[in-house]
Amino acid sequence: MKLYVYDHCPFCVRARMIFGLKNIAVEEIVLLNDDEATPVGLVGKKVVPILQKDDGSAMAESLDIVRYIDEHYGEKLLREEIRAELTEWMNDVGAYYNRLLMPRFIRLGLAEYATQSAVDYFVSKKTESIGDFAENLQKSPQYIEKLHNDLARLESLIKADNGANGALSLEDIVLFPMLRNLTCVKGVIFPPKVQAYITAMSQLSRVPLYSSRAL
Ligand SMILES: N[C@@H](CCC(=O)N[C@@H](CS)C(=O)NCC(=O)O)C(=O)O
Repeated sequence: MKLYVYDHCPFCVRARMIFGLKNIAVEEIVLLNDDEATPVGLVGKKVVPILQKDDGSAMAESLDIVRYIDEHYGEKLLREEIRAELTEWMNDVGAYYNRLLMPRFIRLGLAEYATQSAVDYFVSKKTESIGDFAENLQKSPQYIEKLHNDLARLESLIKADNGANGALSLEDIVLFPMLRNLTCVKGVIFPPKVQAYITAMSQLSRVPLYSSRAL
Protein backbone atom coordinates (compact mmCIF):
# COMPACT_ATOMS: atom_id res chain seq x y z
CA MET A 1 0.00 0.00 0.00
CA LYS A 2 1.03 3.59 -0.59
CA LEU A 3 0.07 6.59 1.52
CA TYR A 4 0.33 10.01 -0.15
CA VAL A 5 0.84 12.78 2.39
CA TYR A 6 2.32 16.14 3.31
CA ASP A 7 4.43 15.93 6.46
CA HIS A 8 2.68 18.91 8.08
CA CYS A 9 -0.86 17.76 7.27
CA PRO A 10 -2.76 16.80 10.45
CA PHE A 11 -5.21 14.68 8.46
CA CYS A 12 -2.23 12.78 7.05
CA VAL A 13 -0.87 12.23 10.57
CA ARG A 14 -4.21 10.60 11.43
CA ALA A 15 -3.67 8.09 8.63
CA ARG A 16 0.04 7.61 9.42
CA MET A 17 -0.86 6.85 13.05
CA ILE A 18 -2.99 3.79 12.35
CA PHE A 19 -0.17 2.19 10.34
CA GLY A 20 2.32 2.91 13.12
CA LEU A 21 0.00 1.84 15.93
CA LYS A 22 -0.79 -1.48 14.20
CA ASN A 23 2.72 -1.96 12.82
CA ILE A 24 1.49 -2.31 9.24
CA ALA A 25 3.88 -1.70 6.36
CA VAL A 26 3.06 1.21 4.07
CA GLU A 27 5.09 3.27 1.62
CA GLU A 28 4.75 6.94 2.57
CA ILE A 29 5.04 9.32 -0.37
CA VAL A 30 5.35 13.03 0.38
CA LEU A 31 3.92 15.07 -2.48
CA LEU A 32 5.10 18.55 -3.35
CA ASN A 33 2.49 21.00 -2.13
CA ASP A 34 1.85 22.29 -5.67
CA ASP A 35 1.54 18.84 -7.25
CA GLU A 36 -2.09 18.85 -8.33
CA ALA A 37 -1.78 16.17 -11.02
CA THR A 38 -0.98 13.24 -8.70
CA PRO A 39 -3.91 13.59 -6.26
CA VAL A 40 -6.35 14.59 -9.00
CA GLY A 41 -5.24 11.54 -10.99
CA LEU A 42 -5.80 9.27 -7.97
CA VAL A 43 -9.05 10.56 -6.44
CA GLY A 44 -10.28 13.37 -8.71
CA LYS A 45 -9.34 16.26 -6.40
CA LYS A 46 -6.33 17.97 -4.88
CA VAL A 47 -6.30 16.48 -1.41
CA VAL A 48 -4.17 14.34 0.91
CA PRO A 49 -4.04 11.88 2.58
CA ILE A 50 -4.71 9.31 -0.12
CA LEU A 51 -4.33 5.59 0.43
CA GLN A 52 -3.56 3.55 -2.66
CA LYS A 53 -4.29 -0.11 -2.02
CA ASP A 54 -2.32 -2.96 -3.56
CA ASP A 55 -5.08 -3.48 -6.19
CA GLY A 56 -4.41 0.09 -7.39
CA SER A 57 -7.66 1.60 -6.10
CA ALA A 58 -7.35 4.81 -4.09
CA MET A 59 -9.28 6.28 -1.18
CA ALA A 60 -9.24 9.74 0.41
CA GLU A 61 -10.66 11.01 3.74
CA SER A 62 -8.41 10.46 6.74
CA LEU A 63 -10.98 8.86 9.03
CA ASP A 64 -12.18 6.50 6.25
CA ILE A 65 -8.57 5.39 5.81
CA VAL A 66 -8.12 4.94 9.58
CA ARG A 67 -11.32 2.89 9.88
CA TYR A 68 -10.52 0.82 6.78
CA ILE A 69 -7.07 -0.14 8.10
CA ASP A 70 -8.32 -0.69 11.66
CA GLU A 71 -11.15 -2.96 10.51
CA HIS A 72 -9.28 -4.96 7.86
CA TYR A 73 -5.82 -5.48 9.42
CA GLY A 74 -5.56 -7.40 12.69
CA GLU A 75 -7.76 -6.92 15.71
CA LYS A 76 -9.68 -3.62 15.89
CA LEU A 77 -7.68 -1.22 18.02
CA LEU A 78 -9.65 1.99 18.32
CA ARG A 79 -12.69 2.79 20.39
CA GLU A 80 -15.12 5.08 18.59
CA GLU A 81 -16.09 7.61 21.28
CA ILE A 82 -14.86 11.19 21.15
CA ARG A 83 -15.76 13.25 24.23
CA ALA A 84 -17.75 16.43 23.62
CA GLU A 85 -15.32 18.42 25.84
CA LEU A 86 -12.43 17.30 23.67
CA THR A 87 -14.23 18.21 20.45
CA GLU A 88 -14.90 21.63 21.94
CA TRP A 89 -11.21 22.01 22.86
CA MET A 90 -10.11 21.06 19.35
CA ASN A 91 -12.59 23.51 17.80
CA ASP A 92 -11.36 26.31 20.07
CA VAL A 93 -7.67 25.73 19.31
CA GLY A 94 -8.37 24.91 15.65
CA ALA A 95 -9.79 28.40 15.23
CA TYR A 96 -6.37 30.08 15.64
CA TYR A 97 -3.54 27.55 15.76
CA ASN A 98 -2.80 27.67 12.03
CA ARG A 99 -1.63 31.25 12.56
CA LEU A 100 1.20 29.82 14.64
CA LEU A 101 1.78 26.76 12.49
CA MET A 102 1.60 27.73 8.83
CA PRO A 103 4.32 30.40 8.83
CA ARG A 104 6.60 27.86 10.55
CA PHE A 105 5.79 24.86 8.34
CA ILE A 106 7.52 26.42 5.34
CA ARG A 107 10.73 26.91 7.40
CA LEU A 108 11.09 23.39 8.77
CA GLY A 109 12.73 21.84 5.70
CA LEU A 110 9.72 19.60 4.94
CA ALA A 111 9.67 17.56 1.73
CA GLU A 112 6.38 19.08 0.52
CA TYR A 113 8.14 22.47 0.27
CA ALA A 114 11.29 21.25 -1.49
CA THR A 115 10.80 23.68 -4.38
CA GLN A 116 10.16 27.44 -4.34
CA SER A 117 7.02 26.96 -6.41
CA ALA A 118 5.65 24.56 -3.76
CA VAL A 119 6.31 27.16 -1.05
CA ASP A 120 4.75 29.94 -3.14
CA TYR A 121 1.66 27.80 -3.83
CA PHE A 122 1.14 27.16 -0.10
CA VAL A 123 1.76 30.74 1.00
CA SER A 124 -0.56 32.17 -1.61
CA LYS A 125 -3.36 29.71 -0.81
CA LYS A 126 -3.08 29.92 2.97
CA THR A 127 -2.64 33.71 3.14
CA GLU A 128 -6.28 33.77 2.06
CA SER A 129 -7.29 31.99 5.25
CA ILE A 130 -4.82 33.21 7.93
CA GLY A 131 -3.63 36.53 6.47
CA ASP A 132 -0.02 37.64 6.07
CA PHE A 133 2.51 34.99 7.20
CA ALA A 134 5.08 37.48 8.56
CA GLU A 135 2.44 39.36 10.55
CA ASN A 136 1.21 36.11 12.09
CA LEU A 137 4.76 35.14 13.05
CA GLN A 138 5.18 38.50 14.75
CA LYS A 139 1.98 37.95 16.69
CA SER A 140 3.23 34.56 17.99
CA PRO A 141 3.53 35.69 21.63
CA GLN A 142 -0.16 36.55 21.84
CA TYR A 143 -1.23 33.26 20.25
CA ILE A 144 1.17 31.31 22.48
CA GLU A 145 -0.35 32.96 25.55
CA LYS A 146 -3.82 31.96 24.37
CA LEU A 147 -2.55 28.44 23.67
CA HIS A 148 -1.05 28.12 27.14
CA ASN A 149 -4.48 28.83 28.63
CA ASP A 150 -6.05 26.23 26.36
CA LEU A 151 -3.34 23.65 27.13
CA ALA A 152 -4.03 24.11 30.84
CA ARG A 153 -7.66 23.15 30.11
CA LEU A 154 -6.52 20.11 28.11
CA GLU A 155 -4.35 18.87 30.99
CA SER A 156 -7.43 17.79 32.95
CA LEU A 157 -8.83 15.86 29.95
CA ILE A 158 -5.76 13.60 29.51
CA LYS A 159 -6.44 10.38 31.43
CA ALA A 160 -3.42 8.33 30.27
CA ASP A 161 -0.26 8.66 28.16
CA ASN A 162 -1.30 5.88 25.81
CA GLY A 163 -4.87 7.05 25.20
CA ALA A 164 -6.35 10.43 26.12
CA ASN A 165 -9.56 8.80 27.32
CA GLY A 166 -7.77 5.97 29.13
CA ALA A 167 -7.38 3.66 26.11
CA LEU A 168 -6.68 4.16 22.42
CA SER A 169 -9.62 5.67 20.57
CA LEU A 170 -10.51 7.95 17.69
CA GLU A 171 -9.83 10.79 20.13
CA ASP A 172 -6.12 10.08 19.84
CA ILE A 173 -6.35 9.97 16.06
CA VAL A 174 -7.77 13.49 15.97
CA LEU A 175 -6.01 15.05 18.98
CA PHE A 176 -2.41 13.89 18.65
CA PRO A 177 -1.91 15.36 15.12
CA MET A 178 -2.82 18.82 16.42
CA LEU A 179 -0.45 18.55 19.39
CA ARG A 180 2.34 17.04 17.29
CA ASN A 181 2.16 19.99 14.92
CA LEU A 182 2.31 22.42 17.84
CA THR A 183 5.71 20.98 18.78
CA CYS A 184 7.16 23.13 15.96
CA VAL A 185 6.38 26.30 17.93
CA LYS A 186 9.31 27.44 20.05
CA GLY A 187 8.26 28.79 23.42
CA VAL A 188 5.21 26.56 23.82
CA ILE A 189 5.34 24.77 27.16
CA PHE A 190 3.12 21.73 27.38
CA PRO A 191 1.77 20.87 30.85
CA PRO A 192 3.21 17.59 32.22
CA LYS A 193 0.38 15.21 31.32
CA VAL A 194 0.00 16.68 27.84
CA GLN A 195 3.78 16.47 27.29
CA ALA A 196 3.88 12.83 28.44
CA TYR A 197 0.93 12.05 26.18
CA ILE A 198 2.60 13.67 23.15
CA THR A 199 5.85 11.76 23.76
CA ALA A 200 4.07 8.42 24.26
CA MET A 201 1.75 8.80 21.26
CA SER A 202 4.67 9.75 19.01
CA GLN A 203 6.49 6.58 20.04
CA LEU A 204 3.41 4.35 19.76
CA SER A 205 2.35 5.71 16.37
CA ARG A 206 5.88 6.20 15.04
CA VAL A 207 5.14 9.74 13.94
CA PRO A 208 8.11 11.95 14.84
CA LEU A 209 7.65 15.27 16.59
CA TYR A 210 9.02 18.63 15.47
CA SER A 211 10.42 19.56 18.92
CA SER A 212 14.09 19.42 17.94
CA ARG A 213 13.57 21.92 15.10
CA ALA A 214 11.02 24.21 16.76
CA LEU A 215 11.22 27.85 15.71
N1 LIG B 1 -11.57 15.80 5.17
C1 LIG B 1 -10.25 15.54 4.66
C2 LIG B 1 -9.44 16.82 4.74
C3 LIG B 1 -8.05 16.66 4.15
C4 LIG B 1 -7.38 18.02 3.91
O1 LIG B 1 -7.99 19.10 4.11
N2 LIG B 1 -6.12 17.98 3.50
C5 LIG B 1 -5.43 19.19 3.15
C6 LIG B 1 -3.98 19.17 3.62
S1 LIG B 1 -3.86 19.39 5.36
C7 LIG B 1 -5.38 19.32 1.65
O2 LIG B 1 -5.10 18.36 0.95
N3 LIG B 1 -5.64 20.52 1.13
C8 LIG B 1 -5.51 20.84 -0.26
C9 LIG B 1 -4.29 21.65 -0.54
O3 LIG B 1 -3.38 21.65 0.28
O4 LIG B 1 -4.22 22.26 -1.59
C10 LIG B 1 -9.61 14.41 5.45
O5 LIG B 1 -9.96 14.26 6.63
O6 LIG B 1 -8.79 13.66 4.89
